[in-house]
Amino acid sequence: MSPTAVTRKTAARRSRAARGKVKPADVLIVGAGFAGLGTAIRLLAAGIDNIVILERGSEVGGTWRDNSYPGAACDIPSNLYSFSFAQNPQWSRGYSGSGEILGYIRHLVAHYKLGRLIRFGHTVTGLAFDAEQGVWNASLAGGGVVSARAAVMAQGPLSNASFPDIAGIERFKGHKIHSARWDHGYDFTGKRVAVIGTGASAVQIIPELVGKAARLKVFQRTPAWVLPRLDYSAPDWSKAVFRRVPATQSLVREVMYWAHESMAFGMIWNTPMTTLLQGVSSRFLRRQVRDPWMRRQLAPDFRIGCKRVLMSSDYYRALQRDNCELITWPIAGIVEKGIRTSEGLEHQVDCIVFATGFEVSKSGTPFPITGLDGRKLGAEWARGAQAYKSVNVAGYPNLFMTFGPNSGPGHNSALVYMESQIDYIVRGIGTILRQDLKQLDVRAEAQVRYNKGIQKRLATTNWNSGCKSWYLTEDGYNATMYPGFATQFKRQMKTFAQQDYRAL
Ligand code: N01
Repeated sequence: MSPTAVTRKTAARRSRAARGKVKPADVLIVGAGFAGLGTAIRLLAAGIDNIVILERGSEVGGTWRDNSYPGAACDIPSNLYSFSFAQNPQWSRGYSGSGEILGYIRHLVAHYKLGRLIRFGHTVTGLAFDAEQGVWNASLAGGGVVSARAAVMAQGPLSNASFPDIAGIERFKGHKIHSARWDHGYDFTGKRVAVIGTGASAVQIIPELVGKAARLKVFQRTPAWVLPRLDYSAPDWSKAVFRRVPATQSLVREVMYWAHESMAFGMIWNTPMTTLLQGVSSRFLRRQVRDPWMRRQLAPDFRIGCKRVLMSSDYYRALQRDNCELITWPIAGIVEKGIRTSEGLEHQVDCIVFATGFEVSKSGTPFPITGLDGRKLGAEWARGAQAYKSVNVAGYPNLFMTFGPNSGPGHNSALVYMESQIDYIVRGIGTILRQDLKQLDVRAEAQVRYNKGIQKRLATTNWNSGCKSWYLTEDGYNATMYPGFATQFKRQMKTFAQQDYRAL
């Protein structure tokens, strides 16, 4: 079919939908990244196939489509950073790069025949619940509405690149690149380059750029705890064994899962293991960096685990290359030719790489969401988000979230958490369809009870021990992380307690 015919067909469907003549789908999913596609796979397995996936991009993959900067890789081993129900015996490395992860996601789409469910170029601008019909209406940029009996938010927490609020940023005449929107056409060879930020993305980019740029200046605001990443190239024999005897790969995954679970003792809570992990990281810094002054600049002054622990074996080495300079003076502003630091120096560069993270919706919502009686989720979450078991919010029936409030891990694979949320969501949606419900709404008291428990447990974690991170709102409220083991999270998601819901 020609692109014009597709556009005509889409326009006709949108206008029929706008006139309310299209029967609602059973489920609409916002986003075709890991979470949205995983939800679709599990819904299909449960016999629910009237699904629409609305994707604003022109490709699947979410964060792994967007983060294609040089060196982009996962800092969780691939055998664990993949779905347990779709293991990949072909992973080429211990920690695969973004291209290979994107290849895995594309394989999922082809294998489970998800392409027919996805509408690309469909940006959701709002979700509103029609209580009379028991239907969510998703309005789209450019007009049109898609309706479904249940809606799943799978737009990802790290989908909107964040340029920092630095004075003069618009005045810079050189090239600007954000880590999550890489410009593959820009040639760094022989250029003077600045990298702002020293988080998880920066420590992967810097070792790559230092080999190409003439000079690299790294602007660090807060040094982080770094642990070595023990990467390896997977030998052919292990791939063959995984292919022929899948149970061996499940076993390896299980071992990795428990190894990561054990890290929670030191990363989530302040225990003797916290001191041990800090010792390992400090020793790594001492062994890798010879200059005591530089070591002091790179030493964190907060508890390990409070901010995301960085996994890199080549970051410290890259900082010590002759063409690299670590700058720890605060940035005063950006000027036409570069970056001015607070001691008055102007660092002239050709290109600034912003490895400055994402706009995370710790408060508010990515677009307006209107629930029962016109209530707005953005307003209710203005001072920090909260939900029941991270997936449902009272007053917003039939709405489910992946990566919802307080479901973030600091020590284990995000996909483990995501998988258990997905299975919970499938059970919720199955209940709506099987019992032909117009509304399945979590009870406010169940949500309050759940959140009181979460916030009480968070108070004693390392995340809430005084550092600044994207996990916390400006006033220190943690709506991001789950204060416990992945095993506890999985256990709570196993039970779908219908008595905690109002069914209509
Ligand atoms: O972003 P970040 P990221 N002036 O927010 C600095 C995931 N991830 O893209 O620490 C100067 O962590 C900021 O400084 P500070 C992972 O969950 C996963 O690196 O706030 N500096 C910090 O150094 C991760 O947590 C993988 O003081 C400014 C950096 O920019 C999340 O993505 C790989 C500044 C931002 O760090 C985000 O990581 C990569 C300013 N105005 C990422 N504003 C995996 O491997 C910000 N900074 C799975």
